[in-house]
Amino acid sequence: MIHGPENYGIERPLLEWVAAVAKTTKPDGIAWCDGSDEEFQSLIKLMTADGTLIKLNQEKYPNCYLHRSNPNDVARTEEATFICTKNREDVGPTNNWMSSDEGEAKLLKLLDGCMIGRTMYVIPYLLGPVGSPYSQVGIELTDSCYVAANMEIMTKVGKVALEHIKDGEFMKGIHSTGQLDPNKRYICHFPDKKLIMSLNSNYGGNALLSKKCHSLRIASVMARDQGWLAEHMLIIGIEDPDGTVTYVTGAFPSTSGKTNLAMLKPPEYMKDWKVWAVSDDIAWMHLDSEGRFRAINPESGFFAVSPNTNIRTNPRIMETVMKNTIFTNVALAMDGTPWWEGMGDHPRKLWDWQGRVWTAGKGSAAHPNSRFTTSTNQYPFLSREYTNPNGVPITAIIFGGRRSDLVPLVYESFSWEHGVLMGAMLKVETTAAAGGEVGVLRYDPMAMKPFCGYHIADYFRHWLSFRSKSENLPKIFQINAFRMGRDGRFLWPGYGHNLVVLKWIVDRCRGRAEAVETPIGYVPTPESLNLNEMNLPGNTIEELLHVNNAAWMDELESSWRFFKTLGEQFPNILWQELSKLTERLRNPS
Ligand code: OXD
Ligand code: MN
Repeated sequence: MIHGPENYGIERPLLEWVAAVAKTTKPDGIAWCDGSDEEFQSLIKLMTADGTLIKLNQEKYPNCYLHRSNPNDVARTEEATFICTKNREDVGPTNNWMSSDEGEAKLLKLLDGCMIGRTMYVIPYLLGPVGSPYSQVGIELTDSCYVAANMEIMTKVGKVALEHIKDGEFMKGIHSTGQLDPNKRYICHFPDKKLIMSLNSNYGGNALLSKKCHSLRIASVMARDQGWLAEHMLIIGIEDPDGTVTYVTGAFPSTSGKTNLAMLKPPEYMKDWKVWAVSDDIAWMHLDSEGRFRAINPESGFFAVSPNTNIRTNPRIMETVMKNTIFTNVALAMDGTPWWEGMGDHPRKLWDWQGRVWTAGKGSAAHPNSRFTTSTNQYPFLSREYTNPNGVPITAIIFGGRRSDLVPLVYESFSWEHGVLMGAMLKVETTAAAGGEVGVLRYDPMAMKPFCGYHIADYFRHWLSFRSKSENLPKIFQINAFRMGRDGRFLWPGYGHNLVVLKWIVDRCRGRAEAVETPIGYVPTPESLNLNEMNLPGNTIEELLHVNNAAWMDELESSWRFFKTLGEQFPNILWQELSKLTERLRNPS
């Protein structure tokens, strides 16, 4: 229930900060959120009354709602995202920089009176399992009911968060919808002050401050300083027929099939295998006393892309989103059900994501970056270890992305350092998750380019530093399910069949799968992959596993140019790894 702070026994500094922000933003009232169902329903009621939400067909989609964004506010805005520090050099060439004094002054000016006529919601949130030494607390202050409701799905809100505050420390987040003016849109991070200020956007990645802002941009800086990793990675447990579960994390740039992989349904021919999800987007990984990475999911919900999600690509999530879900910018069918491209046949009559009558041929009905927010707790294949305060032990790390050519279906690095190079060289086609052109190949090291809160070359150093800290580091792999044949068709059927690839990774980690040594790493022999039931035509598997040395040389040339742009800090070890790789390609044994 929404109420005042008196029910909490809250520390003075928190009360003082909330009062100070309220003095600047001047809301009509302040509401402290407790994360209860009753409170969630009262937020929903307010939003259905003022048109922020449209109630979906409650028989088919109980407790599900549709939100339509302002058309200028449908994706992350990287050009409006800043890391604010003392020195420009802190953030490197892949981030926008503002001095922290200038940033704070600028934003405070914009915040002045921005909540007049609105309620300011105080949202204490916990990231990570209850009782975990790795969990963190933040407080988001927002004047958006939509943001408050989504935060209640994506994090653990209320008393539980306040109870986890240690030494009075918490992340401070201030968010205001403002007038959704794109010219005054700022998503500013102040790692030194543990402060985030976000204005004039209500889009998830810009406004749910727990997600990219706290869990990745600021957490990555904390991770560097404290010796752990905050990563844009899924976490899954792969259970083999004898009941052994192998946990892996995977970094995939936005819209590269990460959620689908996290929720993989084994194909019929591997039905004695199981895949359990721990996370579909973010992993925090700490070394334990035996030098093994233990990973937790800081989030409590999924905020995933709708288009192309269907009964074949992700049957498990299709079932999950049929209740207690907020859909954003999907299309609406006459019967009050949500619809998006790639869901299946389109209904006869639809309203598009902006509420206009849609007919075939009119472009997409749902926005390409339309999303759903739904709680992890209602996902039927959530790992039992999801709530383990110590996290899950990680055996392998996977890098992946969309590459129509070059990168084989799967291969393994020769060493940790080589694996870090693999991640640093990650290049993918841009998607609709961020504003800007779609389909352009760009570097996205470790899928963290938009989310690393400090100099990316130092980030590589940080990764490399684990070599001397542990003998038990995960093996590193790269996968690519998007390779195309000469006819422009995907060579690999993907989705559930990706378990064949995951099985090979598990088997390699357990020393029971064959590979051939190529210049780029260990590539599976066709026989070591469980292809028997797949009926791949002709020499498809050879094409999928092919390493084209000349094309790789071109790739290295381009990586070399990219790394040069990262400046002096770029680690020598990675230059050496790049040279070794070049040498192997030049003189294959
Ligand atoms: C996301 C993204 O929303 O990566 O998860 O953009
Ligand atoms: Mn993401």
